[in-house]
Amino acid sequence: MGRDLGSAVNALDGLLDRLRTKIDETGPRTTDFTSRWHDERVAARIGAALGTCFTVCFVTGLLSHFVQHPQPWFVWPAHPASLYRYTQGLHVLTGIAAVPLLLVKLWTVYPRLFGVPRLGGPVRMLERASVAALVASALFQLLTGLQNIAHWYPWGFSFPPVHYALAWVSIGAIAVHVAVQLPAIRLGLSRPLQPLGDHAEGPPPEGPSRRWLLGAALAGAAGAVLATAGQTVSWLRWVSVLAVRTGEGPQGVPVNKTARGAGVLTAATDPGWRLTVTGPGGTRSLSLADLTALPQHDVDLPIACVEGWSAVATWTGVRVRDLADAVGAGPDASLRFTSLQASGGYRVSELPARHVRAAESLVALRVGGEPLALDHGYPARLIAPSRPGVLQTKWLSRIEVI
Ligand SMILES: Nc1nc2c(c(=O)[nH]1)N[C@H]1C(S)=C(S)[C@@H](COP(=O)(O)O)O[C@H]1N2
Ligand SMILES: [Mo]
Repeated sequence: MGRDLGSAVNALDGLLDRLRTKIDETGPRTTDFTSRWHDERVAARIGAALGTCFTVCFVTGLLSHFVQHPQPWFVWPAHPASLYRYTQGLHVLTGIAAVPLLLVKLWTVYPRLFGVPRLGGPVRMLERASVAALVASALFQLLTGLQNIAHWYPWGFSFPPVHYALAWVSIGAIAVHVAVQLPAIRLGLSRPLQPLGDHAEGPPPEGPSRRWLLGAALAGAAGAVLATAGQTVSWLRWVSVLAVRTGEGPQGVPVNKTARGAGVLTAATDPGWRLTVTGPGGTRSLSLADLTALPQHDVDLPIACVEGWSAVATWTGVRVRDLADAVGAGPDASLRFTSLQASGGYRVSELPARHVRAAESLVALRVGGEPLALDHGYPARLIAPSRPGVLQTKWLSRIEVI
């Protein structure tokens, strides 16, 4: 048995050896790629921009994750009210900026694929595996992220958990990559892109320079950002030809899930609709007329979708804390909001105590001075400051103290 295994390993080894020799003889080598663009000076500079984008994207993504999956140690403030709008806008825009940067970076370094046919020792193999993990996870994150903001879900898996798990893979692989390449990165960054003696290195250069390539990569990143930023920065709307949501929708606010799509048309328009509010002090059942008779408040708050679009509107309704107090909720009570919607990932949300107490948190009945459109959550929806759109539950049916 042991001998069988031994000879199998030997045979495999021989086969690999022949393959390597063949590749050595016929395949291209790093030195066959003579473009000035395949250069560590360009790679290091684009890598620095890319690393910055990925780091900001990772941190803002983590924030969004923990806002949606609260942990005892994670404190997410209710103010400034636009905080989530900014962090998530940054998340999506740094991800978009990373797309052209990653493509150019891969272009500058791909000849290295052909440079080291030997597998080398365990450290070398680990390093190569980390580069493979980095390239695969980074491409996957950017591609699925773009598909997500375009509302295109061609895969069978649920996007958020996979995107979250692979975020750790890519940031870990970046850390390993930077650590291993640190000497090369420092050298690349310290050498000027176009030293005066450049022409002395060989024949006079042809075609666009390295500085040109770097400028084009950065311009590509800036262009991609401008083409999409209008979905959250309203004065950029006119240039944002690629933005998926630019403020169109009933009452000037985009809609992700319509009342029809959520299957709530009948329940939401039923004159017998009641909002039940339950707490230690009992249960109240409120009709739309009851809610309208309570003190009304106006707030300017954004809907800030995790997909990166956002839109500010003036919402009118009853303060959440007034309803909580009416059923005897304590100052530390958080609330659970449940929609009329029978199924779907966003039918229930929780509002932490800090947000319950915030004066801007409303059970909104109106937007822009009109009753909520059906698609915006008629008869009543939750709207609270510094929250992802997924937690701004529409077509409310129940509020409970937890
Ligand atoms: N019941 C329910 N509420 C919901 C949703 C939903 O699918 N069902 N979608 C959420 C998402 S993802 C967003 S971005 C906001 C959008 O609100 P709007 O359609 O009024 O702009 O509603 C949120 N509230
Ligand atoms: Mo959303």
